[in-house]
Amino acid sequence: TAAPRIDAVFDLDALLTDDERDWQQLARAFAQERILPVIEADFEAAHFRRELVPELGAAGFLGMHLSGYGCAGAGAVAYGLVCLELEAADSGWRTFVSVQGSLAMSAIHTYGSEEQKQRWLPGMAAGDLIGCFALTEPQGGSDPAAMTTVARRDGDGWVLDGAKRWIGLASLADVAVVWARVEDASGPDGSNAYGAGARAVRGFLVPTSTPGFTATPIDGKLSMRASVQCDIELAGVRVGDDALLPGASGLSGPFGCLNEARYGIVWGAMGAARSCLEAALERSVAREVFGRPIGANQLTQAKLADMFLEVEKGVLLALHLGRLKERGALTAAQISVGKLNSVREALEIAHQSRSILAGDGITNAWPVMRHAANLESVRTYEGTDEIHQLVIGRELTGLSAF
Ligand code: TGC
Repeated sequence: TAAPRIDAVFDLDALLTDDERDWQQLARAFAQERILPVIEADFEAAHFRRELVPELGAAGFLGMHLSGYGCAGAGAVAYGLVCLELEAADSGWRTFVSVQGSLAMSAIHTYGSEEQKQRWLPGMAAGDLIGCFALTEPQGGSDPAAMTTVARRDGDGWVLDGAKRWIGLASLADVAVVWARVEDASGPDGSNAYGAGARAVRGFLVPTSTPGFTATPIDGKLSMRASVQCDIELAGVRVGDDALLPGASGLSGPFGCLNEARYGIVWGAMGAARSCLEAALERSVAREVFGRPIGANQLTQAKLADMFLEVEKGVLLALHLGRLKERGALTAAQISVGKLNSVREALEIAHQSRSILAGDGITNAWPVMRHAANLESVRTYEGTDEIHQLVIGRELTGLSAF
């Protein structure tokens, strides 16, 4: 692999602590030894390799930025580096770590009761239990405020009805964090006990074995094929009061979790980009056309230089956001800058790499088309390019265009 050469040119390693470098090396070894040997076959067969999940847990990657409950308590930069190395292998595996750790576990860790944390987090950190995060609905993902899934008060519990779509790992999950609008927010004594205002969005921890919960994998995907995304149907799903996440009321609850996942993408997409650049570099020195390596051509070097610039700039941006996050100073608009830039540039790098690989670039002898296809999903989920442009636009102008 050409990775050491890329790393050495800019020496970003010098900006990391020993602990961060150790996490990165651990994730790089995991990706190279456990994911890369099987990923092309899994992608082609649309197979999610469930047995790797406990291995990810044993490595400490699941909920690794959280503290206690079996979680590693690592820093934001260390977590980002792990996302980068996993996504250098495949976006599907970084997505798994994001859904499990940044979305499902973060929701429980941030908004859950002590009992909920004790019940779910240790098993999820170990990879014995899988969680999913059910926010997006079939009519579209960009406007969660239009959510129609409802939770109706029923005796001493709740009944959930509605539908969710594009929910990662739902058919394999043990627990779903379901976001729903409460129909009647008043408590037993008539007080407004269950929400900050009637029809507040609340989160519920729904064991997926609960009657009325159905998750169906979405077929026909040409992206994220080594991962699973599902439709969920909620038909009279009855849960107890202990399923309600007490610490979240309103959309700031799920958005807080999206911030965590979007942050991981800022780093992760640069892993996919690096992998594409490595492929292009390897090909550039090995492939001869017109009697010399294509990498000796000025046009090829210009492409390689531009790809390299964007990888290094993207990682530097991710590192800046990571250091802000460690200080507790990272804002949602700053995360939008990172998510938009990383995924947009990673896609452009994948396309440039494919052109250097020429015809062979469309085959699975190289990882580039797989990365490009995966990045189309990454571009859309956790806020589309357009949503992030509008978040940034609002930050700059003070005017909301939503
Ligand atoms: P608005 O409706 O006015 O605000 C609602 C409340 O949310 C707060 N808020 C945030 N809080 C924290 N972090 C953020 N990033 C936040 N964005 C908004 C806001 O302050 C308000 O709080 P409060 O206390 O006043 O009620 O919403 P807005 O106008 O601020 O935002 C509009 C917009 C478009 C930015 C937002 O709706 C948005 O981000 N839309 C995109 C949603 C999205 O990313 N959907 C994709 C989800 S990906 C997914 O579910 C798949 S998971 C992966 C998998 O399963 O594979």
